[in-house]
Amino acid sequence: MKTAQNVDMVVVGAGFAGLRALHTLRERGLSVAVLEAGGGVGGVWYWNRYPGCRCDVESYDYSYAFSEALEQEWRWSERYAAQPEILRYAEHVVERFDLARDIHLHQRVVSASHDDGGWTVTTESADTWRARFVVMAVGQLSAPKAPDIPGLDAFAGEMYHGARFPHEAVTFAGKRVGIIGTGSTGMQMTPVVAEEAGHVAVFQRTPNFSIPACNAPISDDEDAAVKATYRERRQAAQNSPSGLGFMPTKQSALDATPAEREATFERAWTTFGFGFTLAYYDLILDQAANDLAADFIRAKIREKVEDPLLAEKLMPRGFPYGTKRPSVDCGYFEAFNRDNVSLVDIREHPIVEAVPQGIVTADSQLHALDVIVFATGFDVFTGSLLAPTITGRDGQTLREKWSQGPQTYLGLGVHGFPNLFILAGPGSPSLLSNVLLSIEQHVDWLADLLGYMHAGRIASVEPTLEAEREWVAHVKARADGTLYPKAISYYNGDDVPGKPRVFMPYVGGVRGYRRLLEECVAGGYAGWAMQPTATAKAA
Ligand code: NA7
Repeated sequence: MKTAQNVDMVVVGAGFAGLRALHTLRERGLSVAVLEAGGGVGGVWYWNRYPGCRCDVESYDYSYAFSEALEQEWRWSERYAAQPEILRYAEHVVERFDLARDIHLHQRVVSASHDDGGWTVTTESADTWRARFVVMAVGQLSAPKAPDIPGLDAFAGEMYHGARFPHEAVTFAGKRVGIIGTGSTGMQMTPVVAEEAGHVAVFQRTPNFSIPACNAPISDDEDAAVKATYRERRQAAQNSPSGLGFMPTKQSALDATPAEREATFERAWTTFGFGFTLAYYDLILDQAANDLAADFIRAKIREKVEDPLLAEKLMPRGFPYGTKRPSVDCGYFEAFNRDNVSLVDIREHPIVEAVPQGIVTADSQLHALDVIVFATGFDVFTGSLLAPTITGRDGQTLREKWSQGPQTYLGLGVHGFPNLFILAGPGSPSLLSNVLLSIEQHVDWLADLLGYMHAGRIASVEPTLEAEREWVAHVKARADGTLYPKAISYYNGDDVPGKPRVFMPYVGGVRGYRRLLEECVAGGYAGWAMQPTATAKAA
């Protein structure tokens, strides 16, 4: 048995959340060890190296706000940065703030157990750390899923998962490529792979909504203009529901005239990206309002795709726009106008099996392939949190505790798991927001809590059961007031068979959520039970 290393805090994951936690909490005087499964930092941007991978939040917003010098000196090249640039940014942050000395790579955490003295965290290589605090900064999109297709072992060609793409260059030149899945990964990859491949077959189960990124290089003038008013931009983001900086109009889509609506949707289509959902305040609240947006988008697909029958097959129907994570694409629908791109509708003819030459569908068609790429998504929100065995105060595991869905208070803590915190996970705005902003919001809140604990000689903190129950009910009630529960989507836990059907992120928006965090602090950390240190008890 290796000797345990002692630190104040273990942070699991060296993605954007883990890096920010390390920087901030180390500055507050804690000794921190970041344990990262990968061979580098960057989290989702380290793993997701597929062609076309790009952020769908604008670069200036999907970046840290904690350092004005960093903000001013870093130069983004595009409106929506591609994965290599975002990874370079993460690596730059590590270097600039001297983070590497506390980051341990190739250390996949397999367990974390609580006892009276704190937490013991063990990794795959049997290294152990003892820590008072554990912070789960494991991301929401970190546990990839591959479809269970019979016969895959027999497939003679190459196979890749978008979230585990090789670090070495993969060449598609002249090859017949099958892309399975039409979420953001499949939609981003298709037009880029089509540029090089001999043929691309897109295997679509559910057509998805997508808004054009209208991506473009950033000129020096544009860069200077953003940097001149960066604080205001950050403030606007913090005060907006999504963390993207703009507010929905107070008008209902149903009250606008058709001409007004067309103009509003058109402006949102060309400038809002992911924020198209906020073109009117009620698009996610009212089915009739949502239908208007969905019709607008379907008409756009009809315009973009030359073959009308194909356009019909690519049109999402049967669920409200925005309730299943829409994509922000760069030429996805247009790619179907190419001679070398075809659609395989696997809702109509499901995949039966893989054979050495390719994939066979239920209409007995063999789709001959040299490469299969899985763009089949993740066990979202909970997959990465439940992968290690986390055992709390009374021997209960987090998996047991969450058997009916995630139970948290404010998304930050779990009753029965003292001094364990989750960053940007279920029960918080998370993937419904600009997640970078949500990460920073959480880390700053946590840093203040730890300062409060230090000043008050408090050894340990955890949510009360009552506060947790109320929060879980509140998260559900807020979601039930929207159209989100109507869709089969990963927001509802529909991504993995057997997963409890619970709407996981908090729909209250980053601004509303921040107010709740502030109220909690103003109430003396209301809802958190605090245990004094032994010396405080004795005094
Ligand atoms: P998503 O958005 O979860 O999309 C996964 C896609 O893969 C989606 O089209 C799924 O169809 C499809 N899928 C999943 N399992 C299967 C099987 N077994 N057979 C066929 N097709 C399947 O993941 P992404 O990686 O694209 O995007 C993740 C996030 O990254 C995205 O939301 C942004 O936040 C950025 P389905 O819709 O389930 O019918």
